[in-house]
Amino acid sequence: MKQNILILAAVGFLSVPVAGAANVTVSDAWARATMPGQKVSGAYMQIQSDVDARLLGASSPAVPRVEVHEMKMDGDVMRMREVQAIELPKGRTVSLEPGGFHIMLMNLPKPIAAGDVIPLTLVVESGGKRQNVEVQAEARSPMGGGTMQHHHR
Ligand SMILES: [Cu+2]
Repeated sequence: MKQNILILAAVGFLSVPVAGAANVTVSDAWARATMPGQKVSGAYMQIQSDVDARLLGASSPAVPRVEVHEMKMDGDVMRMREVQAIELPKGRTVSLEPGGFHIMLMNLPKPIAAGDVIPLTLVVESGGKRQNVEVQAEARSPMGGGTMQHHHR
């Protein structure tokens, strides 16, 4: 008699095993709480894949428009642009963080309050295969003021 017991445990991270696909681990996912009237925010996380992979995009049922962005210094001006993909080299933890890569949350229908949970679906490609990675990003109020804030205006 053969018995397969599959135990799925979520201990502060999400792992999505799919046959032939990358094992992608996302940790410390959070989104920035917004002020009333603010239509954009960012989501940040640590992503690690067990094979070379790429983050191609993201979506959320709670956010009308979601883009993958990068912030970079251009001379002495901080600029932000949409990127086609973020490389996830095998075994390396890639940080999406304020001032660097981030998930841009746009056209927000209502403010994001600290403690809100924003569900995100990441699209990850590896070896020609695409998979969805579900992430729950908990909203936090930014610490120490808005020095890393950016605006789409
Ligand atoms: Cu952005």
